[in-house]
Parts: sequence; structure tokens; C-alpha cells
Amino acid sequence: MNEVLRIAVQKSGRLSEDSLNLFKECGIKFDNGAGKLKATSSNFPAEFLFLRDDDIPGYVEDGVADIGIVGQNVHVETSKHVNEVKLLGFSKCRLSIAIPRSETYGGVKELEGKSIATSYPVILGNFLKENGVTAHIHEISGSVEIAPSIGLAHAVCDIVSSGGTLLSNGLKEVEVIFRSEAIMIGYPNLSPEKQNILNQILFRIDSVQRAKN
Ligand code: PRT
Ligand code: ZN
Repeated sequence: MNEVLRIAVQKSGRLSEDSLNLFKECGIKFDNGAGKLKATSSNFPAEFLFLRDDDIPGYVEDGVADIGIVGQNVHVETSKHVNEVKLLGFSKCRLSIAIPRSETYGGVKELEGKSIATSYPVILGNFLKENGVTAHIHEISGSVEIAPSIGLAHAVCDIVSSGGTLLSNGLKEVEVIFRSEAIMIGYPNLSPEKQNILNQILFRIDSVQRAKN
């Protein structure tokens, strides 16, 4: 049987370049020209699917893709049944709660009864529950940082990297609730043939990483 490992990577965004480089550095050749949604490697039994990151855990859970690369934030938020194959060390960021800069903050209890805008209702909900705080989670899909200034919510919970976006929206980070980096996730029931292909990739990744250190 000529099995091919189907690999889901983000089509265009903050994970894309490092995800593609990971496989290219392993010597796996493929053409990811603009607008392509699928590519087959010319020298390795692998096929690439270029998708939105939010869709990748579902594809891997269903076995439409065999492995995929996403941020741990997306992996945990989507709560799909997939294997955590390997942490990859890139696209590091944190998920934080932020409030208007002019306000004081004396701890998590101050969020009681407040409304918090976020695209991460699951991770935020877990954090609030663990801390015994009841707050209203206002789920929005983008431009979260604008919410306090337009009166949509008291606070926000969003991804932070440099902190520049919070700053330019008059917000300050008060709680880091989750730290994230890119993770390779995998379908839990790979055939032995596909597992063998994945093992070859993991072996090559380790070799590349060892050579760098
Ligand atoms: O189109 P698609 O759905 O595939 O992409 P996307 O827009 O959902 O995701 P994308 O490409 O923005 O991010 C992909 C992954 O990169 C995220 O899931 C995180 O794991 C990781 N990552 C790393 C980040 C950031 N850094 C980041 N800075 N994701 C988002 N941001 C955003 C954040 O939402 C905020 O708006 O950047 C802004 C903050 O950045 P700073 O530097 O100003 O703090
Ligand atoms: Zn996305």
C-alpha cells in the first residue's frame, strides 16, 4: 500500500511560515504556491492541506488530516480528541486579561460580575471557574481589544505577544491565564503505515533541532 501522511498547516497567518519551514528543513519538498489548498510532496509520502487554523483540530479529530500544526490556544479552546504529538517552540504568545489603563486592579476577584470580551470562551471560562469568579463572557470573533472603548465589555481576554496592541487600545495586561506555542497534533488511530511515516518526520525534526543546538 502506498499510504501518504496528510498534514494540515495554516494557509496564511502567524503559524504558516514556521510550519512550512519545519517540513522543508526536514528535506520534504512541496510546492505551496499562492492560492494552493493542497500540495503533494515530490520526494516524501506526504500531502499538505492549507487551512484556517481554527479548522485544523476538527480535521485531525475526524482523520481527514493525519497531523496538523496549531497554537496550543486553538488546540485547547476547540477541545477536540487528538493526540498531542510534539511541542514545536515557535509562535509563542500568551492569553491574557486586560482592562482599561486608567482602572486599578486588585486581583481576580475584581472581575466578579464584570463582562469580558474574548474569542476564547472555553479557556477563559475554565480560568474564572478555577478562581471562583462569576463574570459574563461576551464571545466575539475578532477586534477584541476595541470592546472596552465602545462600551461592549469591561475587560478583554485575548492573545498578547509584544503587548503593543493592548497599549495602543488604552488597555493594560492584568492576568496571564494561558501560555501557548505551536503544537503538532495527530489523529489518535493512525494506521501502522502512517505512524511509520510520522515517526520518520519526527526523527528528522529531532535531527534538525539537534544540529541547530
Ligand atoms: O486565518 P486564520 O484563522 O488561519 O488565522 P488567525 O487570524 O486566527 O490566526 P493568526 O495567524 O493571527 O495566529 C495564529 C496563531 O499564532 C495563534 O492562534 C497563536 O497561537 C499564535 N500567535 C502568536 C498569535 C500572536 N502571536 C498574536 N500576536 N496570534 C494572534 N496574535 C494577535 C492577537 O490576537 C492580538 O490581536 O496579535 C495581536 C497582539 O499582538 P501584540 O504583539 O500587539 O501583543
Ligand atoms: Zn483562526
